[in-house]
Amino acid sequence: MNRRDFLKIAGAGAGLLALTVRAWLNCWAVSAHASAEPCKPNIVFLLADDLRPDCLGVLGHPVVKTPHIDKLLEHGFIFRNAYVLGSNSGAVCTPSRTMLQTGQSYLRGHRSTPTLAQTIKAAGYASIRSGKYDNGPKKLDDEFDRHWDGKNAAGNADNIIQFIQEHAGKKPLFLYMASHEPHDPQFATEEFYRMYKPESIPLPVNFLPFHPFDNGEMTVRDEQTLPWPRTQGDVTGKLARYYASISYWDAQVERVIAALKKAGQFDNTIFAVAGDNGLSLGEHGLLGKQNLYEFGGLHVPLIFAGPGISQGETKTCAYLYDAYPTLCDLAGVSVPTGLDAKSLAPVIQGRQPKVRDCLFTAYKNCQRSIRDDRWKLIRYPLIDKTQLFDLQTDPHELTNLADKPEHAATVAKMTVLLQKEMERYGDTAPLQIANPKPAEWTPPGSGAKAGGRAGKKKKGNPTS
Ligand SMILES: [Ca+2]
Repeated sequence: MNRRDFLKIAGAGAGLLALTVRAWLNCWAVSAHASAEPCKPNIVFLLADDLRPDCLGVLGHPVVKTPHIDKLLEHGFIFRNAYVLGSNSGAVCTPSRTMLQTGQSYLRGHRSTPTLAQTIKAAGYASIRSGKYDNGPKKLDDEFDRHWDGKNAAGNADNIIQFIQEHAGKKPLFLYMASHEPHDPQFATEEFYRMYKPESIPLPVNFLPFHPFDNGEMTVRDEQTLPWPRTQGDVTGKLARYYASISYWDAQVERVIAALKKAGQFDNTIFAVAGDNGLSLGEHGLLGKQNLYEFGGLHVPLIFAGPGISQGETKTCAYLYDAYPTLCDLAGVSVPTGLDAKSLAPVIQGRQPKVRDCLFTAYKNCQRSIRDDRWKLIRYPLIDKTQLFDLQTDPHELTNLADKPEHAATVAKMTVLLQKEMERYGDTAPLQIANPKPAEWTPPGSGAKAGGRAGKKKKGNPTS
């Protein structure tokens, strides 16, 4: 922990102590009528759909407005480098949400460890999942006491609020709000669309009209949501709608917070706020979540707040599915053995600086990456291409160092690390293949000359 973090934590200490005492007094008031055991804190998981890793005001985003979530998380603990482990499908949502519920790598066969919903329920909680139905296994949704698709954040908030009114004070609550926003079509109501003018929204610094090579998934449905070449007007128009949808979601989250306060439950509630996957919006010429760049498919926000959590942040590497054992630890619920996921509670509580030294991500059989505190290597086996970025000096991944002789040893070291991590998580995909394809590609409808393999237009299957 650096001095700034320490001072922030120390400054928050008095407020945190008061909050914790108040929460426990509330808690004991309820449990005096129910049982001799101290009651557990409520758990609220606010999972947004396709939320980029920086797109909250509390994370320092310069444009998007999320005043209610900012207030909720102002004393929270931020994981700046949290990622989804990977995906075997263009619908990155599905493996992401499955891993979050199971705490297991999607690259393995089935393991029969309890899921998050099962574990929390077994600890005596009343649970509801309100959110999108079609982006995770229904079997996992059914493990909640109740599951409803509210169709949009307002409907999802309505469901959660009703559940709070019915169950608050009787059992601890596990409220899993898996909102549809800000996934396209970036739903919001008019007042939120009016908040953002495309002409005043800056382009990403690593914006490109085309991705410079075929990453193995150039024309998936998400990449077709704007034509090629990408233009400033198209991208900023999409960003404006995206930010509006986030602000709309934020306003609905505030209604849930107000309901918890009204029920006397807010002070005894642990909150987790996250995205199920990231999203490119013009970076490197990409628009989807089917890539491994930092502003790509797998980098997500992950923040915890509530009683027992001190204000702070870390750049140490985390996986989104670590939220499962972390929430259990923070709530005093036993963590099942045999999970791939690791509890981040020791980092949040300042007992350990990190739970892993490096972080591996994967997309289908065409992309693999490994990163540590400084270096990031991305490997594209199907076209025999490697990228190496120095994330400390080049966080936007503008300069590929992989082919520079002075970085050959780093490429070799990171490749060995990648192989080791692939083995750890059950990944058997090759990093080298016979007869790789040419790296060139032709964006559909762009009029550009075909280099190697032409981009083949695919049908628009929904992706999540
Ligand atoms: Ca998603």
